[in-house]
Amino acid sequence: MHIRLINPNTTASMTEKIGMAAHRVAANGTLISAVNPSDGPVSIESHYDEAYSAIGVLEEIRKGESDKVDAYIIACFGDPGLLAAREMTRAPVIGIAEAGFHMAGIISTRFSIVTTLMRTGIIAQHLLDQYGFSQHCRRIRAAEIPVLTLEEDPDAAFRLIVEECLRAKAEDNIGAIVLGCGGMADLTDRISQAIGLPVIEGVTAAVKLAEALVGLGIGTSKHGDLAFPIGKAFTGKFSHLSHQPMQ
Ligand code: 5HY
Repeated sequence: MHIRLINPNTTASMTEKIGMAAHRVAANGTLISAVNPSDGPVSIESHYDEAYSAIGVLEEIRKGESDKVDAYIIACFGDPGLLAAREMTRAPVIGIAEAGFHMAGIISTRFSIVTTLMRTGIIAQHLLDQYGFSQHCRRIRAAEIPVLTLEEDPDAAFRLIVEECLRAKAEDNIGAIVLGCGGMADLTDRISQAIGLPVIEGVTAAVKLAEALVGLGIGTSKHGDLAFPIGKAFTGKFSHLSHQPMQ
């Protein structure tokens, strides 16, 4: 099977790192192709960044449909453009936040999230509410590092993330940690060993969920709100997006 891994920010080194983490857990016979949009924010740390990154996600879905990929992963913890992406394809589309929540909910009754900046914590809270996991998450925490610190100073990022995870373990009465950034995908095992708790990371969780769905022959439902978009004209710089009903 072919899984298209989309990093919605435009930092190629993070895309490569996320792709390598996905390759490490992929089953034999699973091809992972990691991509990022050419246009958009270099990191996603606000509602504003999220909104613009969703356009790039949808463009990558469009390319993936031409490449006939079997599943998509949106590798940003805000799951930007997830439902719109699902409208565009019959393939499964998995956001790393949703994947992380589901996986953590199976191995623990309560988990905490450790993300980059507390400013984006509300985005994770909205997703917990939307996906039905608000009762499972004890607290949303942040290492208070800009996303690109994960690229520019990974040792400092690791230390700050571990410190926050240890506070969560001591204070939150939890069974697991969910890492709140696609850029942390390469740190999972090291963090888990450092804190003595299971650590769920959304990219790797999403790879295994995608393999399961494709293996079961289950894709995005096209009945109801995730049916293909209604055909219509688009104007201005989006005029190239005008389309007949998709199928
Ligand atoms: C992510 N931002 O996974 C999110 C993390 C965050 O550029 N990739 C980003 O802090 O919301």
